[in-house]
Amino acid sequence: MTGTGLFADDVEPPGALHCAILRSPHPHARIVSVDVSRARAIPGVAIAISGAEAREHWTPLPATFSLPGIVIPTVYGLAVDKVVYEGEPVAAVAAIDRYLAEDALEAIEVVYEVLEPVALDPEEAIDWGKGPSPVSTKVYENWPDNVQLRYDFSIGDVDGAFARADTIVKARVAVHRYSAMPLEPRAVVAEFEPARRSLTVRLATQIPHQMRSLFAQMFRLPESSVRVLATDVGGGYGSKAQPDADVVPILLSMLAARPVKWAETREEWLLAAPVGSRSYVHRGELALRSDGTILGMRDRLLIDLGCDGVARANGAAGAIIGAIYAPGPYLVDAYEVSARGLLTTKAPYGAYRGMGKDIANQVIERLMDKAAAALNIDPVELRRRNLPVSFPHQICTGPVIESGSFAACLDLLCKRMSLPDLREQQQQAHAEGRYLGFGVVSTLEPSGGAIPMSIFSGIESATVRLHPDGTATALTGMQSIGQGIETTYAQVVADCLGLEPGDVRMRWGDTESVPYGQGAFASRGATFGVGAIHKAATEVRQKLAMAAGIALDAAPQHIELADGVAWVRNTDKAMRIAEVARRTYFEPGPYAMLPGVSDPLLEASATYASPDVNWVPDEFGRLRLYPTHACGAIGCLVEVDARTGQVEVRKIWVAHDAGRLINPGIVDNQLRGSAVQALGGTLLEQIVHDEASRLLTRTLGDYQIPHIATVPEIDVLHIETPSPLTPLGTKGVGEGCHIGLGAALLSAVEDALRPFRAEVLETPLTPPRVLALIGHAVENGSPTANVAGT
Ligand code: SMO
Repeated sequence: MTGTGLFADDVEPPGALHCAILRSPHPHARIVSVDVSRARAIPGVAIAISGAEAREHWTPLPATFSLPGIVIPTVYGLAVDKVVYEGEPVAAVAAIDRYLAEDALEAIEVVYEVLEPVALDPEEAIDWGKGPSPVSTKVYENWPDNVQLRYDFSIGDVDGAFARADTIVKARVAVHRYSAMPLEPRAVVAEFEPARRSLTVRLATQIPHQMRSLFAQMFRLPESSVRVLATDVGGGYGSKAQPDADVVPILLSMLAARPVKWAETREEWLLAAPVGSRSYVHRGELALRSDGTILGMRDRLLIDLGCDGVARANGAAGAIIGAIYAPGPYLVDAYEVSARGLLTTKAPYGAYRGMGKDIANQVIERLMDKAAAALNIDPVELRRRNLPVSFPHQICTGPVIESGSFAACLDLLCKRMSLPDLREQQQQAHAEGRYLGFGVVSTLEPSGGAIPMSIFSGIESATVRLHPDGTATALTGMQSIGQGIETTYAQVVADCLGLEPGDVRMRWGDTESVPYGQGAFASRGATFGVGAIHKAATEVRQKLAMAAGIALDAAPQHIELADGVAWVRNTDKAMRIAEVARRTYFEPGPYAMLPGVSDPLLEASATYASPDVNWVPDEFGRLRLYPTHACGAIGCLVEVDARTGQVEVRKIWVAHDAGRLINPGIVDNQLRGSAVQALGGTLLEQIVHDEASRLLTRTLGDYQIPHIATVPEIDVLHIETPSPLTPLGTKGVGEGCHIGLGAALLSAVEDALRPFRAEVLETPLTPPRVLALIGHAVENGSPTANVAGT
């Protein structure tokens, strides 16, 4: 906002070359030949290279996960034999300026043998009884089929539950493909120094240390020779947590022995960034007793992973998370799920804020609404009857909800929304030919993922230093991606040391200076990140209290630290913390101020691991991969224009419990921001391909993101039930409303369209779809609705 940020694209080392990437115009084609010789001969072009030539210089793109049931393709940063999505990189150029690099791409001659796209609707491509149908066209020819992910889980007597049930409801719930849209697309500045064989990569990433490991592995360099820098990132949301085309400028820098810079265009992002997400279909079933008690659940989940959700992108694991959490927060003992991730010739499938928890929420919340209608029980009441009230509560798939206030959030939300008033407004509006509707859902927000067999294994470290002048520096392995850790962590350190947040400088995003960490994903800032910061700061506090005790002639346990002052409790003996620090370093110095202390500096490093993560399967094969679970309830009011099909969101309400809040302003706006992304994803944003897998939404003119005029007031309320598992009682909150608002919007639109008896189970809720829902309902002989103007 002030123009003082430092993004990768702001940096241009002297003598830097500029990289441009030639991308496939075909979604699926064999590469017959690539001739870069004409491009190479252009004056000012330093490097022009094909995928086949590049292959000897690097390894395939490494997997982000290698969980059981996941198949990892062998693919490179530049395609070698064939391309499997439109926009896949096939060759690259480094030239003295960007214009020349882009122009030189036109001199590269590629001969393709075009293949049939794999564009089948996944539901047609799979027969659940027999497994995948035989396919004539495969994305990876040496694979038996186009299935990248298989996950099956079952617990309890599911068949018995369905046999005993008074009511069974079923729903097919389908969500389309949409994408994270950070302000800054991918950007890389790579500097290889051949004399020292050292590589420095500045890039927009959420995970600097994992990138260092992966770059070292791919380019066969010692990890000690690789430095990764990430300052301002321009937004992450899950989309910047794996290497893909980012490795191309690195290779060019190594070959040219010069710095190489690459900053992709928005069109490249839309075409080929590894961020297509969602794009799934549930077939869910819920068995209930007539009093609303859930007896059992079944779900079949299909995800279209594009060409890859494991190596070129990291989204596939979201299918497993979606399957594990599909029963939501509700009390379900018998549950059976199968998830399959199928490949098509589209761009890679990435993580996007929510990462499967949204997939879970969509199916259970739509089933709850259906069940409420079938049983003639108020939908809020049906939810309340099935929510856990005592904690810790282990859900049937293994995770333990350590604390929560689901029912209280629901009650708080409904009170604030004033549902009877909304019902009245709805009736008045209906009399005027307007269609208002509202929806209410519960949400469960697991946070702080610690996933075995992955680069997201879940530890975090921090160093806290109190300097001789009484200011502090705190270094974190977490990455700032706009979520505000530089503010919240400074608050935590300041509170521990008795300083003001402004006295604490946060450092992150440099693998040569910050301690090892895993960065920003899975809403882990207030779990792992804060855990490490608090642990290190607490150790410094103990030493500071000891030194202050010596200076003030008191026992350390009687020392209070606040407002920059150390004092002896219940006395007027006090000293500025800066003075205690100066004495500890210099006069008289550490031997006098911290006698007998093994680390006599006002500095400490700590690594934090969650006490609740469990990677040893229990007797049912269950794991616990998320240390904290926030909870909440989300509601919204919509108006549907029955003439145009336009859905207008009038208001959004959130009652949320993320444990203890460090900075309520930041938490409120995490919830608001994630709500806006859910609104965009449900109503506006869609990645559209034609039948031949060609992308139609290539600009932000076609791919519509929400803007200020489409965003309503978002009313945020909190309950604070501390987590017993984190040192400050905090829980993750980053994914927030992206988990639940989608289901609430579907519910609200269905409520608005009640006169048409439309079932709203599929996104995006664009005007054509809404009109089709209305038209379909009318054709099916529903009572004639009062459509204004028709
Ligand atoms: S969607 Mo994320 O970076 O876990």
